[in-house]
Parts: sequence; structure tokens; C-alpha cells
Amino acid sequence: MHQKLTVPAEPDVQEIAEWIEAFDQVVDEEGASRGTQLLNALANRAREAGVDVPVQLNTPYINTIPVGEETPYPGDRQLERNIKSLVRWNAMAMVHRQNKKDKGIGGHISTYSSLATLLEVGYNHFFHGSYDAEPGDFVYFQGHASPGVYSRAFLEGRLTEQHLENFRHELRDHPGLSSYPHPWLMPNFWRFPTVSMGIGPINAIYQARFMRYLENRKLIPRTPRKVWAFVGDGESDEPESMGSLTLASREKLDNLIFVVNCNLQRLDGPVRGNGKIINELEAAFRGAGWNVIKVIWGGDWDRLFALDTSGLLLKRMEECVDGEYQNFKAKGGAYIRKEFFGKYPELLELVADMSDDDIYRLHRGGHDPQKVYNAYKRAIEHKGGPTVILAKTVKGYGLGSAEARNATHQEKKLSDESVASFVKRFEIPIPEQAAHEGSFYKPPADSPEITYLQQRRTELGGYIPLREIPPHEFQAPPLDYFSESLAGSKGREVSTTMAFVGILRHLLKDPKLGKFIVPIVPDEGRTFGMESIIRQVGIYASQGQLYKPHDQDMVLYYRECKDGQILEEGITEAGSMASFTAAGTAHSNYKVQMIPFFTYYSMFGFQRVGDLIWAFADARGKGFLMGGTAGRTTLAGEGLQHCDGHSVVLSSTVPTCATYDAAFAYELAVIIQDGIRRMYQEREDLFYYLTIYNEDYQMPPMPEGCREGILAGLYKYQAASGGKATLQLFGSGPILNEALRAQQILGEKYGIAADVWSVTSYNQLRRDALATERWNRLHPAEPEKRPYILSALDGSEGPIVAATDYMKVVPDQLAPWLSGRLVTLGTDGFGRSENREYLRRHFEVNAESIAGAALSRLAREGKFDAARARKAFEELGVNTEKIDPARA
Ligand SMILES: Cc1ncc(C[n+]2csc(CCOP(=O)(O)OP(=O)(O)O)c2C)c(N)n1
Ligand SMILES: [Mg+2]
Repeated sequence: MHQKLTVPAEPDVQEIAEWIEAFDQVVDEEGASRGTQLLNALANRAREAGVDVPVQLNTPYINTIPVGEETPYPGDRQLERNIKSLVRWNAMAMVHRQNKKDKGIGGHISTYSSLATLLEVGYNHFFHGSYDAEPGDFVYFQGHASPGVYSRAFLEGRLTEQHLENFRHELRDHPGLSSYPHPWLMPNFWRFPTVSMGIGPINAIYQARFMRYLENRKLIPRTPRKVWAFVGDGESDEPESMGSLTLASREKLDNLIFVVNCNLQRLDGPVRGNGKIINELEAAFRGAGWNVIKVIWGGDWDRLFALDTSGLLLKRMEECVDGEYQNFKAKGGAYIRKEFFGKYPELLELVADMSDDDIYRLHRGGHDPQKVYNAYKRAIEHKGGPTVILAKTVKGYGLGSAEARNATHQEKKLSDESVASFVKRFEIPIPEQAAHEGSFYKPPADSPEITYLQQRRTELGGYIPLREIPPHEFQAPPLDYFSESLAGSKGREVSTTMAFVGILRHLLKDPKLGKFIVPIVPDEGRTFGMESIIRQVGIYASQGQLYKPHDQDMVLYYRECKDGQILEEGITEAGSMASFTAAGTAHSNYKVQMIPFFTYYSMFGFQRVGDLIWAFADARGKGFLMGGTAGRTTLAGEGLQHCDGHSVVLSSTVPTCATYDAAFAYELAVIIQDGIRRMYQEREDLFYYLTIYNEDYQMPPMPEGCREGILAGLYKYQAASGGKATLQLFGSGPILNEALRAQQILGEKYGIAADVWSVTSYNQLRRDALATERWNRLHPAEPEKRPYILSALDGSEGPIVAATDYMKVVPDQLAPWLSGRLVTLGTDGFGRSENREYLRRHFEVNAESIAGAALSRLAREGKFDAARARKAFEELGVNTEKIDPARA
């Protein structure tokens, strides 16, 4: 007999009852799929007849998999329970002990306590460590559950007691454990940084998509490997968690499984006290085309359901909101009897033979291995789309008085009593005193528990999590490979964006390297002039091109194909960044050195998806972020929300990001060549942020001997023509041209000889200077070293006027080393919709403003007549009394 799924009709509606009975009979005799068929046929008929068919995204508040369809548990339940208890204990002890020792060091015990069964079933039966020679499943862990993950690795013998003792003590003599999943800090352990809420889910979706991309492009073999993402129910509130769900179903990602740990709580309180988070998520996921499996009730409820002929049990479950469910677990068995079952006499009768303790122990589905196993099994067998498992759990499960309280998330330590009852409840064989101290416990290697645990992992191909750094041979192309870019544009006017697209096209054509390049764009390919690339390598489309593009008769038509190389993501910088992350970490995750170039509007990068970029750095990602339409005054017409004058400030905050603001095609070529060499040949863990602009001008050929300077951040581009310079002009990006024009004005009109320098990276110069200064500070008795900026400027004289299309703080990064010589002109303030001429005048970064600033400074130094300097502003058309653009 199948479970009764619906609340029975009111007795007076006899007709409905008869229909239900007839339906039940069909399902009983002919199976569930026949039932589906019947309903579909009825729904179609109803639509034909003009009858409103309700859209129903929610199913009853009950397990999706009926008891009758469950397969028996394949493992040793008792041994697995023992193992899980040990993991629970050591995880709890780790945090408890550390907070006793070092007050305020923090850590979390209640997230893992709710997640333990969900992870353990995975570890014992599902998470593949490898598939033959290929890496296995990818697991995105809830970040706050890390103590449980460490604890298991301890039982597996991968971490020592000393590691556990140094949880959140990373800066001691011994290796410690990082608070959360951080590949940067534990590069041989964690693969995916997840702790910033929402980052894990979106990255998991695009990871699964990128896996298919690599398979379809035949860069990796197809394996049954899955991406598992464990997500908090509170975490599901983040736009990043839910924002890309339809991509997963559209792309038919049956290699993707989300498990939402629905413990009904987040940090401050209930996730949906007045509603049901499971229902809300069910509707959202189902509506987005996912296969949804609800795991709400544990097996001990099955008996009650079978006994309940009234249908009231389900009715009562449907009635309760999550705030009440939390309350039931917080208040105990007697309360549940009274408030939950007590509402209907029939239900009270149902539990009359159960003690309060029995009632309290009625499990939620996420704590029942049998239910969880069956859900996982269905998920991995599901074809044609992603699956989400909504597992109902208890936050702080097993923590006694800390169970299901609003303050549970913050719990770091337990009282002596709670520790004692924990040890008793989970049968941890340690003496009471040791329990109070939070002593770790690991049974001997030949104990049944450890033997079983090791055997399971061996059968599943190894440990998880495990981050690999596979050996690799990679030869970067030499610089002259980019000879076209080095030779200049031969009189043609082009932008650095066009120059970059030329470099990209060249790389894509390379017989060896080409296939590893991953161009990524969020719908702005045409803005960046990438049409030719679309034609050349095609846009990745897992289904190929099912339509004739309207522009098919044109050379540069919109070409989509199954082995297309471009990831045209549509308008999602977050999604594009997630693709960039999957590609930029493929060197470790898939053992293929993919080289992603993610090109986007620079305004919508660091400030929009900065946290995803930070996680990319944590994940040791490599690749090139290409900030297109760069500069506050170079992107004409677009105005305040588009004109970027600060992305290079933001990028400078990411430790592994090398920021460059190039002016010429050859500079870009030098930087990209060296970037490929450093990241992929030398295998340094860093990535690049390169600004590219849309102003067209002639690209000069590369002058002799400037390679080192380009990479270090500065070189002299054009020395003064009339005698020795008494002034230095710094320019970056297109503003270098303004500096060159200022050089001419100053020489011709005012008889001032100035050198012009191209500054490709203030940030790299600063980092070098800081490192040198630190060394000098720590080695007072050694001969002083000189930062690159000082040796490069050796012999140069006079003030330095630095002009940039970015904020003044960018050149100011060098102020400490320039002995007061620096005058900075930059684009602080909100942008405007204008053309370049007016924008540069407004922000005071045009040639005239540069020349005026130079004369003014020379006048202050007594090297130029002050009255003449004042007059010069007038001659140059610089309004000295206009509003400060920083405040305009
Ligand atoms: C972006 C972001 N904002 C805030 C936090 C702080 N924070 C840590 S855990 C947490 C609550 C998590 O709740 P839930 O996702 O339900 O996980 P649970 O611990 O209940 O399993 C919050 C808000 C964070 N880690 N990341
Ligand atoms: Mg939660």
C-alpha cells in the first residue's frame, strides 16, 4: 500500500473522495508512473476544455521518496553510527577546547552537528575520491562545518592531534587549521573556498557547467563525477545562491547535486519562522527546472504515518510553520506531545504508547541515514538535469540544551554537563575529566571503525577533500610570438582593447596553446570587437545551434556550437566570474592548464563581484581579468554609473592580483606573455587584472630595452628633446598621450624640458618598494637595498607630475619613496556623460592641466615665475576657479 499523500477530502464531498479512491487504485495496481500519465492526460484535457489548471510547485510536506520505493541501506549502520559519533565528538572537542584555551577564538559546532549524517552518508557511499586516473567528485562544503571535515580527516589519519589542537591557530610553530575552507592556507586539503555565503552555490553550478564544457571540447574524458554543493538554508537568501539556478537546468547538469541543510535556522534566528523554508525552496528549485527531493521525516515517523488513517498527521505537519518546528526541538518531548500531537485527539492517541523521550527522538529526515542514502542514490541516478535535496535537520543536533536555540549558531563551548551528556549520548569512550577538557579520541587503526572507514574510502577512490597540484609541463610562447603587437599599428589608430583582441585571436590560433584559452564575456563581446573571435572559435552551446542565425550569410555570424570555445554568459558578471573561477582553477581540479580571459566593463568587475574575485584568489586561481571600457574619462558618453576610475584601486587590495594599466599594444603583449610564463610555466599562484581602453590612437613599435620596466611598472618612454629634463611626467593608459602632449606644450611654449614615463603599474612598483623597505627595516646592519622605482628614476630631476585616468590615490601609492616630488592628477569624483575632451578638462587630466600643474609646481619651487604660471593656466584654458571634480 502506498502512502496516503493527500489530506482527505471533507466527508461531504463524496464525489472527490470517489475520484481519489479510483486514482489510488490505479497507482496501487499499475504504479506511480501510470498515475503521472493519468494526471498529465487529465491536465491536458482540462486545458482543452478551458478549465483552469493550477500551477503547483509544492508537493505535500513529506518525503519525496515513498517508503515502499526505498532501497535497504547497504552499509553497516552500527559501525557508521560509531564513526559519525567520533567525528561529532572530535569536531565539538576541537572548538570547545580551543575556546577554553583561547577565549574568543571562535569556531562553530552547531552547523556540523546538523550536517553530520548528510556528510557521513556521502563519505561512506557516494563521494568518489577519484575515477581511475581522473579526479573524483567535487564537494563544496558548508564553510562553517569545517570542524567536522577536519575531524573526519583526523580519524582517517590525514591530520594529527596537533593539527586539531591548533584549530584557528595558524601562526604558531606547528601547522594549524584554518577556520574555514581556504585553499590558499591549506593548499593540499581544501579545493573550494565557500565560507562567504552564496559563493559556494554559484561556483558549484558553473563548475558543473565547466566540467561539461571541458568534456564537450574533449579536453577531459567524460566520467560519472559529480559536483556536490552543501548549502545552508539561510545561505539560500543570498542572490548568488539562487540567481543561476536556471543555468543548471537549461544546461541539463545532471552532474550537479545541491544538498540544502534545512536546519531552519541561520545566525540570528529562524530562516522562515512564519513559513516553511523547505516549501519555499521546493517551489523555487522546481520552478527553475530542478529535480527536487525532500527528505523531511526520519524512518521512525513511517510507523506513525502507516498507523494514521485519518490523514491528520500530514495535515498537522502542513499547518506548522518553521518557528514552531524549531520550538518543538528546543522545548522537548512533552511540549511536542501537547502542542503538536495534542491539537487533534486522534494524533494524541497515535503516540499514546510513546514516552516523551521517544517523541523527542522522532528523527528529521536529514538525520536518518536510510532516508539520506535513498535521496543521494536517486540524485546520482537522475538524468537530464540537476537535483536538489532539501534535508530537514536540527541545528545543534546532540548538543543538549543548545539544540535548536536562536543562539545555537554562536555556541562555542559547552557546559561540563552538556559535554558529559554528549559523551554519554554518543557513547564516546573517554573518562569524564578528559571529556570536560575536550580531549580527542581516535580508536586504534585496527579497530572495526577505522578499518571500515578506511575501506570505504579506498573503495571510493581516496580521501575528500583533497586538493592536488598535478605536475605539468608547459612552455610559454616567447615574446617574439607576439611580434605583430610589438611592431605597432603602423599608422593605424587602434585601441588597447583592439590590440588585446588581436593578441587573443593569435593565441586562439596557436596549434598547441589555442585550445586551452577560455574567452569569457558577459554579453559585451561586440563592444570589445570580438565578433571575429565568435566566428573563429564559436560560442559554447551544449546543444549546438538549433536555429539558423539571422546573420548566417555574413562572415562574422553568431556561431554557437557544441565544442565552441567562448563562454558567452549573458548579462551576469557573477556567473562569468564563476566560470572564470572554474577555468582558472582547472590546473588543479582537472589537471588541464586552462587560460581564461574574462573581458567585461571594468566598472562592473571588482566593485560588483569583488567577493567572488577574492574567493578566486583564495582558490589560487590563474588567468586574466580584462577590464574593458576602462578609465573615468576614456569611456565617453556613458556617465556616472559606467565611468570607472577606481577598479585598479580595488584590484590592488587582492594579494595575488597583479594590476597593469597599459598604454600601448606592445606593453599588453609583454605583460600577457610574462603572465602566461609566470602562471603556467613557472606555476606561480597569481592572476592579472589588465585595463583595456576604447580610445583609438597609433600604437608605436616597442622601444629597445623596456621589457623589464613594463613588467616592473615604469620605464622612460620619451626623453626630453631639448636638453636635460628638469621635470618628469608620468602617464598611464591613454592619459600617457596627454602627458606626451603636455611635454610638447611645456617645451615649445614655456621652455621646460620634461621626460615622459609610461607607468604600467603603480601597484607593482609599490609592492616592490614595500618589500624592499621591509627587508631594509629588518636588516639594519646590511647594506640598504633600493626599490625599483628609485633605481629607475636615478639621475632624473625635478618634480614628478603623474596623471592617470584613475583616482589620485593610484599614483600616490609611490609618494613615500618620491621625497615630496610627486604631484598627482587623477579622476576622483563621479563620472559624467560627456566626450573625452570635456571629461579630461573636467577632471583636470588633459595635457593642458598637466602642463599647468607642472608650471605651478615649478613656480612653488622657485624654478618658474609664479605670475607666468598663473597666466599659463589662462593661456591653456584651465579654469582655476571651477568646482573641484572630486566633489562635483
Ligand atoms: C556573505 C556572508 N555574510 C554573512 C556571513 C556570516 N554568517 C556566517 S554563518 C551565517 C548563518 C548561516 O546560516 P545557514 O546558511 O542557515 O547555515 P547553518 O549554520 O544554519 O547550517 C552567517 C550569516 C557569511 N559567512 N557570509
Ligand atoms: Mg541553517
